[in-house]
Amino acid sequence: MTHELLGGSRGAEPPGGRLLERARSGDKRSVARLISMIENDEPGAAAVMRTVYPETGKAAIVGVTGPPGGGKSTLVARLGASYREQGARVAVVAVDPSSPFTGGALLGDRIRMRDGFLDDGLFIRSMASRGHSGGLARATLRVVNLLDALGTGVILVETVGVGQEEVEVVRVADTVCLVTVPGLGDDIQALKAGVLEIADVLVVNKSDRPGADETVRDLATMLSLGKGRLEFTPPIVRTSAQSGEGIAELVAAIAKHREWAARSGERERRRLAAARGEIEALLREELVRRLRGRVGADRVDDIVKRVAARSLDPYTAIDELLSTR
Ligand SMILES: Nc1nc2c(ncn2[C@@H]2O[C@H](COP(=O)(O)OP(=O)(O)O)[C@@H](O)[C@H]2O)c(=O)[nH]1
Ligand SMILES: [Mg+2]
Repeated sequence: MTHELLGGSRGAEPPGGRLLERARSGDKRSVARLISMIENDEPGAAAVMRTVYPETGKAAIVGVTGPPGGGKSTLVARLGASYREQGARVAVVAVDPSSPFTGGALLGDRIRMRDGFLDDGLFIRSMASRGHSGGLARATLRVVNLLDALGTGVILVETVGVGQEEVEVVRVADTVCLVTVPGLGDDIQALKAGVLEIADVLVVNKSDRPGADETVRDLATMLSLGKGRLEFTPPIVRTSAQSGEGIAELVAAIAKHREWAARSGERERRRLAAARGEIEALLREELVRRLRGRVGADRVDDIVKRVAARSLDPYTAIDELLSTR
């Protein structure tokens, strides 16, 4: 406590340093504050990420994606409870634009109702789906990395599998679960174009409803038609998130994929791709930032205007910008 009052004397410390200390000792409010820093790219966020990066790469990151209303949040709450029972520290990151304000709260209530109001081993966070400077997927990756470094064993990332950006978000996961429901009919075909390729486990939730057999059959057919999936065929798991049926099977299927990914080199491939993506994105940002600083915003604006007016072409504009001294 004393050093908090004397905080000014520790001026060399990065702004997030003390928060990180508190977050490490399990203070959820500090974790939440750090996540906000990272989400908003506040001063100190980069220093925090620098500090924690060597401690990342340990958590099991499970993505849960699929159309709105399929039962993802309910399923995630069940999975979270199940991993808690196994003794793992669990975090839920809900990136769900279809329920931006209540998603996280609902989720929290569901788990609290089941497992008591206070659970130090459970952290729930709803992420804003808009307004991240480097994109939603990269913001999610940083948040996941922070939680990973803080000793979270299992991180569940819920996202709506609708567009390209959401597909990018779920790529942070080691294992991607795609949630469908009976009776989607032709809508299932639409999944093929987007998320089916990156799904590691297929979940037919609401299998308490009629038509589950048919959906399982449709998915199996689609999988058999798919190419480039020779190494690992995603299992199809039936669940009823409402009753809890099939959750144990889903947990087992996720564990099995995780083992395969580690054994086959798939995990390493995904990590390389993620690291490359992060490096290239940061490099691009940093190069643009430095160039702007050197060239000056006015001059950039001037060149932009000339390109818009067609008195300069974009390629020559780039040459001009890069040769500015
Ligand atoms: N019948 C049935 N309803 C479910 C099941 N899982 C979730 N639901 C309900 O489906 C609705 C949407 O669930 P939610 O978890 O919010 O879906 P999300 O939008 O994919 O996150 C809620 O009313 C849930 O209670 C299930 O297995 N069976
Ligand atoms: Mg949801």
